[in-house]
Amino acid sequence: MGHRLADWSTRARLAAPGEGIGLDELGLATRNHGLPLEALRYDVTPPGLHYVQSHYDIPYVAVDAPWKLTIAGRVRRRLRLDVAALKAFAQVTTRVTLECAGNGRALLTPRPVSRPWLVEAVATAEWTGVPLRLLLAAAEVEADAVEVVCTGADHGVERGVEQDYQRSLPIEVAMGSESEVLVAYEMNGAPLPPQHGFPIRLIVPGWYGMAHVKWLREVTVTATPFTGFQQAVAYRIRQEPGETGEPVTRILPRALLVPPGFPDYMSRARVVRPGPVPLEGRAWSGQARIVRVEVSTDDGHSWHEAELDSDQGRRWVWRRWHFDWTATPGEHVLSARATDADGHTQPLEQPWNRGGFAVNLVQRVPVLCLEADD
Ligand SMILES: Nc1nc2c(c(=O)[nH]1)N[C@H]1C(S)=C(S)[C@@H](COP(=O)(O)O)O[C@H]1N2
Ligand SMILES: [Mo]
Repeated sequence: MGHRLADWSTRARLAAPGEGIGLDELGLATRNHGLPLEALRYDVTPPGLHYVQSHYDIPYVAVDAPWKLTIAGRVRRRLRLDVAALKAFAQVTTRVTLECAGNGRALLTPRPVSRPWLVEAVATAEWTGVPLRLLLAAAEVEADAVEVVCTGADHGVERGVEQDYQRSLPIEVAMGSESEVLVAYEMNGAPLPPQHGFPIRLIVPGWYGMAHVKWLREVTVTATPFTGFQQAVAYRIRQEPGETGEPVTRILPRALLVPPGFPDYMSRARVVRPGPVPLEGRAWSGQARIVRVEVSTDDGHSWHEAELDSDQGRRWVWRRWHFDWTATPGEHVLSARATDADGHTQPLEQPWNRGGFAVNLVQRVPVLCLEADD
């Protein structure tokens, strides 16, 4: 753990001006697929359409393999729980919109070289499991606890550092001060698929994806802040490589459009016919409720209120919005902009950071409206 492998590059790289996406980035993009944007129509993303992001290999875990979650560290009672033991605790199901912290990275200039997401690293699932606070209560956390370090079963090397995938949460977040953190064993009513963390994973509603540790095997309660790679090196907002930077935590507001009309195969540019074109999409924020979505059909020159569907009291889920547009022949650029109850909204010009994290630039969707036929 934590060995430095001298032969690998130890720095995140920025693409040179005009440098295209490389085969390394293509390899990451095929392993880690996005949500096809037309699937924004579903309240709950159907299995297989949910985006995937894994740093290393998907661990092979046989369906009947013995799997134990260890709760250890600053606790009075160390616990070793298999999935049956987890199911004996109170069971909670929560619908959660998950977004990768790197979503939007490929749109930055210069481009941070990593998984090159455009806007599609987002999806919604229904997660069932046991609240982490119940496990921590059963383990009797010591008074000096400050964080929980969550360790996955996947192992790899990143910028020269060999490691298990590990992330920590402040103890109060783990205890549910912001949202009910789950140790989940079901996704959409079925056991977790291998790529989503079989047999168990963490779900931290409102937080960017990196906190939702998959293939969870240990929760270690610590009396000092965790300084592992994924906490102190990666997932920090930095301008310069040497900076301490700000940690990436909760999801910033974002709205996306269901792509209207039909696509051009290569460019994905949208084609519509003149007349009424119903626009719809989703908006979410991990900071506060979505209270407003505005739509522009003239590349951000003017904005109009979209109508929001009820959020049905669900706090951690994307909210559907819709807007009636009348398309006229020619080229248009469509956008939607979300605002949450804390007044956070989306920028029209994206502030840049080295890792390409927490990008929430307003989406631009070029549309070609055909001439009326015959
Ligand atoms: N063990 C482990 N957990 C992990 C990761 C990982 O590489 N290993 N990737 C994280 C990241 S960066 C994201 S965005 C989410 C993606 O979850 P999903 O693949 O279920 O959509 O998982 C998180 N949990
Ligand atoms: Mo991510």
